[in-house]
Amino acid sequence: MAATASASASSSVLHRLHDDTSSLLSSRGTNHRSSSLSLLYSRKISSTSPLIQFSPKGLSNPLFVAPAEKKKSPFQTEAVRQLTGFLTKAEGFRFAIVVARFNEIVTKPLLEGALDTFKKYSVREEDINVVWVPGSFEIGLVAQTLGKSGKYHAILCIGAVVRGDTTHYDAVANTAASGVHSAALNSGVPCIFGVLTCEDMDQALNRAGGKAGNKGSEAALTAIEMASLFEHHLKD
Ligand code: INI
Repeated sequence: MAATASASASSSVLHRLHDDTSSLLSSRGTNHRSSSLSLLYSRKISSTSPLIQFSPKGLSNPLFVAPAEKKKSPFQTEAVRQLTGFLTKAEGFRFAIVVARFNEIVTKPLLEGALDTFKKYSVREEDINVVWVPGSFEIGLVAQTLGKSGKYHAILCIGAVVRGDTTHYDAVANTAASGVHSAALNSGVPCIFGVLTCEDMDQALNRAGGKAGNKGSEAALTAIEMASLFEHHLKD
């Protein structure tokens, strides 16, 4: 009985928190990313979320506000600024794509996915440069050089490292990841990691437009969001 009452109270609290969050976000002007932010909150506010924990005395999390107290949700404050990039208004952003030729059967569809997505989000073709390199090992240096050139809002890095039976895999995969990361840190320009690291070719092809979607396309969205975040919020 007590458990049922508590469950129903918690359910109304969860709805209220979600409603408060959504109305706060929409009162600040809705765009694509704020919608996904509200979705993010709605996902966090679930009965299994660590955000809200139940105890015999009620909800133990200090962020929790019981409905009876009629206090504002902790999310309802104008003092907290939330900065996020968004996917609208990508026109005018310039991108470089560094693509590894190694495992081209995988990297080509990844590149196509990325180009397709840029087009869908109104990035102009003349604002995109594609730079080919021999393998994923070489991506980092080229990404860093392009980043430092000051010509691009973000650099998208595409490669496919497939384990197969070579021990080369670990060296190439690790170098690619740390190279792209260093390129971003050293240039101050977002460098996006669109390098697949897969157990076998099947897995790689599935992620390059097969059953698991197209990771090149996802990486392009990340590039737009990061370009927007820097352009609108993090510029000197
Ligand atoms: N390059 C890749 O992009 N993917 C791989 O799976 C791969 N393997 O497995 O060897 C690979 N090797 C080449 C490497 O990137 C360099 O081009 C080469 O070592 C020369 O520096």
